[in-house]
Amino acid sequence: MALVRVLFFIICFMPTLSIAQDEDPDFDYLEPETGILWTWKRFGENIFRQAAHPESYEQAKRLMYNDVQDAQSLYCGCTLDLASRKFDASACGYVPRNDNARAKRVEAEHVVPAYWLDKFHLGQSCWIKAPECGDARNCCLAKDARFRDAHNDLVNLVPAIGELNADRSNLLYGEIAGEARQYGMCDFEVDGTTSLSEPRPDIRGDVARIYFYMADQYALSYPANVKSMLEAWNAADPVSVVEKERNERILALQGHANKYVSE
Ligand SMILES: [Ca+2]
Ligand SMILES: [Ca+2]
Repeated sequence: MALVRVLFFIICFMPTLSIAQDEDPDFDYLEPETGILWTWKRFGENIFRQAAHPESYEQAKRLMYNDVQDAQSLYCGCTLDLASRKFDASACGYVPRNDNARAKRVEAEHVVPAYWLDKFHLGQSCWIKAPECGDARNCCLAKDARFRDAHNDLVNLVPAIGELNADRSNLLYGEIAGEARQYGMCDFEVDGTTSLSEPRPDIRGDVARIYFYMADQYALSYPANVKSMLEAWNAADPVSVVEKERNERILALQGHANKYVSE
């Protein structure tokens, strides 16, 4: 198994080049032209240079399913079969709001939504449709290295039931009055009137710490009310063992991870 993982790793990241044995394998290098953080990995006798970020969204999703391996869906805590990207809805009391295909499958969810990776950024916006690149997200991915790294960062990417990924869309997190159960026993609410989505208390600290990391890493700035809510969520739901283990797997894959979880 270990050999398979090493081979997978080498194939994914092979890119790259080997370096002399006497170079420091812990050396990290931020390439100014691209903003890519390079790191060095040793496999047996060889040392390889590895991009610290997945190079595409497809690769990021593959890594999330195969190597980060969160076995629970973010919003409902349903046990997932990551190989088939399916789950047993009845085992966790999930009842689809609309009985559609996405309610049956697992998808990759951005905790800080892709749209907000641009809108919370204080610099120039890339969120503009254009004939040569397609919709706004694809144009950002094609034209903006900061956005691409943020979009494909494994810290921000979690498995979720497809229907919730769709219903949440670009809604920010917040606290919604009352406890409507729109998805059976799953404790996740969306509210079109306030444009908010409310995660269950058990994961509020997890998502807050992901927001903190994304702000540091990708120059995002949140409104004061969002910031104070995230700080309260962080305090009320401290770092768990499961969260730390996930963070360590991400660290091994992309060379850095979330200091708000590891420290
Ligand atoms: Ca509520
Ligand atoms: Ca938690």
